Amino acid sequence: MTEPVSLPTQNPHLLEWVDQVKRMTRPDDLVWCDGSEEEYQKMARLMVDTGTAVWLNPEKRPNSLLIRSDPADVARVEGSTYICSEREEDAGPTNNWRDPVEMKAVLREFYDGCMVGRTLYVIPYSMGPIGSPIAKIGFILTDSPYVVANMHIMARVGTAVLEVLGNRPEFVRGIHSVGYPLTGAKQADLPWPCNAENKYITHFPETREIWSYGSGYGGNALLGKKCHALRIASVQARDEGWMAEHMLILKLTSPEGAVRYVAAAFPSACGKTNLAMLTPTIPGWKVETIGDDIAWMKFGEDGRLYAINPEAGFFGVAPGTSMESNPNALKSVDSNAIFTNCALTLDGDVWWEDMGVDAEELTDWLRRPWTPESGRTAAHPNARFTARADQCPVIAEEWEDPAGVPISAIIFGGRRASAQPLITEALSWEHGTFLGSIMASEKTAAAAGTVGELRRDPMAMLPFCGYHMGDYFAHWLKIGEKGGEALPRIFYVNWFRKSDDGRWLWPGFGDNSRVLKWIFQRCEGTAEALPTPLGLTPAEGGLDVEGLELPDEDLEELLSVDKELWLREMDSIREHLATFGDHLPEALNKQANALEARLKSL
Ligand code: SAT
Ligand code: MN
Repeated sequence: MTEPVSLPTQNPHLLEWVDQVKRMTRPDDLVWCDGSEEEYQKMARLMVDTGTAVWLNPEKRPNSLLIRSDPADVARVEGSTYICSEREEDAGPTNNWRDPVEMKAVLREFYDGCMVGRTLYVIPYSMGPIGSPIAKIGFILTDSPYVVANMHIMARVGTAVLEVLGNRPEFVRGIHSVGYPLTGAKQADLPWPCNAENKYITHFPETREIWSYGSGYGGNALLGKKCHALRIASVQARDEGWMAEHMLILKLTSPEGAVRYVAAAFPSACGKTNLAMLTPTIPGWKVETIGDDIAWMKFGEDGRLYAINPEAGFFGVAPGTSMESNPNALKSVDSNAIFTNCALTLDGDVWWEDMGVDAEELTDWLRRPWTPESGRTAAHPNARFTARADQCPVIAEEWEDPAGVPISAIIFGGRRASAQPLITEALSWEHGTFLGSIMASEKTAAAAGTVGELRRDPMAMLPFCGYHMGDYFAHWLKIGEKGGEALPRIFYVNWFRKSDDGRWLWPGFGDNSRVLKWIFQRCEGTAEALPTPLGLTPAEGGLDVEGLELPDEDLEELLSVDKELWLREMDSIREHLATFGDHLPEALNKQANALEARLKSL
């Protein structure tokens, strides 16, 4: 007989649910996570003992781990991600839908005994500062120590959350299993257990549940992030009149000391972390970070939209992160960090492509010897770092303010080699909603699939909207009606435009501060703008390019709108809008007509 363990909560709703999941998954042990440092170290030791993780050289990177996943489990799996709303229509054309009862029946078979030989960890977490009126509480019931360790960094985790919850039933219920029970021939664990053939990332929006199976990676497994803070929260936001968006939040300070807060939506792996932590190249300007991935925005008493970052850490793309592209991200991972699918140097540090450091001999992410002659990348293109937000040297002092920060501008953007100008400003909230709804970006390695293919990714929410995207556009328009004059201005940027001969036209990175400056000045009413069919663009001399070696022709091309190309694009825009059927707000069709008319009169 084991000693009865004293429970850290008496919440009957929680206890009953945990008991149900335990009976279904049949773990050998059950642990209530307290969020302590001791617990973190225990997870680290466990992962090192099972070969999941190695400690990095403490002289190079104290208290930091490298983890290499199974090659069959390296990114989000959008094809296996489901929105199981009661009505198919509510999931809309951009989500995979399964009937909730049927989906649960399928998953119950997989979950049946799936934690045999493992420990079930109950992770209480808060998205947003614990106890803040805007924070939301959730639980992940997982068999993955990797998830426990990462959640410690990415969210506020532990006993304090249970205290705030008390006996209330309002919490998001997340179940997660790697789908590899230690039974039969599988007695010995693998360094990265997963179930490559059977992955399910499923959401039940009405009951605020998340059932995830088979993957241990990133957004598939750290359920507080995309599953809760975007897919489930977007539904809550629709129901309650706020916004849950795939946006970074930054604080911009002018040389005069004036402050504006900006939110920006870009698809995964398109530079949100870099923009959020940018080091301006223009004198006197300062960027500080509030968040790098998710913004929850609510109306304040003054009628403005206030944003909070519901997360507590960064789960950023490692390749491409260098002292040049993002020194602040690099400094954030100096210590106490988790690296996933990076390469390992001979002296026990991490390495990745475009880190700005040469490498001769490495162990690649697949644990094979690697040299520059190997003809393959040493880090996986979706290799990640996990770091606490408060380790970022430019974290803004108000980043945890429960009241949030008032947003002056919203930026949309993506990766696009052609067509999209460097910067345009929307003519109105409705026009901005239209621009967001037709956002197009080349696919990246953040999700399994073809890299580089152009796809429409409205508001960067295509993989993250928990309901019908046509209704989501309508929600944006409703926010617009409510917010009126106090709303943020909307902009559209593209750092990735190329010349006909394939050169990048814009230097990007720190020089993106020049575009932020123009946005700031538009908010202050101190910058001139010129109309184009797509929206407003900087007037001549309006964009600060001082000190940049940017030929006039390049600047002109960066800001230009190619009439013929956009007229051809109208077909694809209309086809895209038509996919939302009768859920598409008529205002967006009107915006498409107006765009076409402006193009024709150019
Ligand atoms: O794996 S995550 O979903 O957290 C990363 C991303 O796609 O942005
Ligand atoms: Mn993201």
